[in-house]
Amino acid sequence: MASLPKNFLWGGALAAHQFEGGWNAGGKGPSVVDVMTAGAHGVARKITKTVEDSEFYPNHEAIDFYSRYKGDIALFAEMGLKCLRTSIAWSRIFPRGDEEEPNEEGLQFYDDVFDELLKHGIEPVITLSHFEMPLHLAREFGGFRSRKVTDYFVKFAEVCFTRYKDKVKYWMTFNEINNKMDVNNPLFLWTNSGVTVKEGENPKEIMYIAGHHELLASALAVAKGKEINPEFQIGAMVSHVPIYPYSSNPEDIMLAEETMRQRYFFPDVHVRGYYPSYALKEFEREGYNIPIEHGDEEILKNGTVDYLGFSYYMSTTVKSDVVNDNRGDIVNGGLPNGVENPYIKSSDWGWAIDPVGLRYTLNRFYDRYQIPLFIVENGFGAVDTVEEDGSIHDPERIQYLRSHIEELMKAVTHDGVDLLGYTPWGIIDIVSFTTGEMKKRYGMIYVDRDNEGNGSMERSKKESFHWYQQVIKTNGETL
Ligand code: BGP
Repeated sequence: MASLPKNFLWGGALAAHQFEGGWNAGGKGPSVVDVMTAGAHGVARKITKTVEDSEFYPNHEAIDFYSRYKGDIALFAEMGLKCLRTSIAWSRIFPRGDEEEPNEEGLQFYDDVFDELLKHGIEPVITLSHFEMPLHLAREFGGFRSRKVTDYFVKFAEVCFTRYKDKVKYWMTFNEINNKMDVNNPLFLWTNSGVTVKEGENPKEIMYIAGHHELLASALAVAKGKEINPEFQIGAMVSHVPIYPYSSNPEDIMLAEETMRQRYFFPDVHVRGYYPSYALKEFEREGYNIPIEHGDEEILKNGTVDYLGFSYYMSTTVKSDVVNDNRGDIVNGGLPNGVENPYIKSSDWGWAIDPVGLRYTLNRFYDRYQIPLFIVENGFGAVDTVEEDGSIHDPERIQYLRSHIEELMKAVTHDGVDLLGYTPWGIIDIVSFTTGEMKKRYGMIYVDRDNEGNGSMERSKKESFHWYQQVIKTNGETL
C-alpha cells in the first residue's frame, strides 16, 4: 500500500481538565468542569451548585501533569510523538474570565510546557476551549447566552495567540462545539457553552443561541489569529458520529440524511462561513429567535477555518419505523430513532466499534469541504489489568487503533483525502469526560490512580506504547 506523507502528524490527544490537575494552582480559577459530580459506569454526571458540593473530584488532581509535565513529555518523546494535542485551560489564563489582565502564572505554565514539547521536537496542537470556560462567566453572564462571553473568549484567544505565536502553529477554537446538539443531555450544553436551560425555555433554541455566539467567537478569533501570525493553521473541532440508515428503505435513507444535519450544522458554518438553508428553515419553522445581528454574516464569512479537526469513536444507526427513548443516551447519540447496528460490536461502555466508519467519515467530510482534515480524537476506553510482573497487555486497544489506522490510510492513499494527522485520545491514562472515572482508560501509558484517588501516580508503559512507537517510526507501514 502507498504510504502516508512524510510529515504526517502522528501524535496523542489530551485536555487540560482531564489530566493537568492543579485545578486551583498558580492562580487558576474554577471552571465549568470543576462543578460536576463524578459519574460512574452508565451514570451520567450532574452539575453541582458550587465547587464545594462536588465530593471527591477526580479532575481536581487528575494525573498531576501540572507538576510532572517534564517526565510525561519525556515519555511522549520516547514514544516518538510528532505532535501533542492538548488545551489551554481558559481559567488558568483568566481565572474569572472578565479580568482586564491575564494571569501571568498561568501563561508561564504553558510557556514551560510548550518549551518542553519543542525541546523534544513535539509540535503543540492547541485547543483554546475544551469544556473549560471560567465558572464565573457561566454563573455571572449565563455563558454563551451572552454576547459578552464572545468578547471574553476572543480576548482570551488573542492573549494566547500573541504569547505563543512563535511556539504554536496548530490551533482549534472549541472542542466538540456540536455535541450540545444532543439537547437532552445537559452535560454538553453546560461544558460546551456554560449554559443551563431554564424552566419553560426551548432547549434547542437556547442551544442555537449559544451556538451562534460561539460561532461568532470562533470566526473573530480566526481573523484575529491570522493578523497575529499569518502562518497559523486554525481549525474547528467537532465530534463526529456518522448516522447510518438501518436499511435500503428510502425512509431510512432520508431519515439518516436528515439526522446527519445535526452533525453537519456546526462544521458547515465553521468551514463555509454561512448558515445552511436547512438551519434557516428550521429557525423559521420552529420560531426560534436567534440573535443574528447586522454584520454577523460578514464576521462568519471572514473567519472560516483552515482545517477541520474531529473526534471519531463510533457510528450510530437509525430506523424510520422505530422511536426509542434514547434521550441523553450517548451510545445512540441521543437519537430517538437510534437502533443497534447488527453488523458491529460495542466496547464495554457500549460504544459501537466501527473502523470503516472512520474512512466513510473522512470521505464525507473531504467531499463536503475540500479542506485538510485532522483526526484529533480516536480511542478505546477500557479497564486495564496490571499483571504480577507489572506488565500491562492491551491487545483490544491495539486492535481498535490498528483497524482505525488501516482505514485512515486507505482514505489518504486510495481515496485522496488530505489528512494532517492522527492524535489518538488519551495517550496517557486520564479522567474520563462523560463518567469522571479513571477506570475507563484510553492510554498507552498507564497511571497508577483509581476512581477514588488512590494510587502512586506512577507511570508505566503498556504493550500499546511499544506498538505505537513502531507505527510512528515506520510512518504507519508496521501495524
Ligand atoms: C470526547 C471529549 C474528550 C474525551 C472523549 C472520550 O467527547 O472531547 O474530552 O473525554 O470524549 O470520552 P470519555 O472520556 O467520556 O470516555
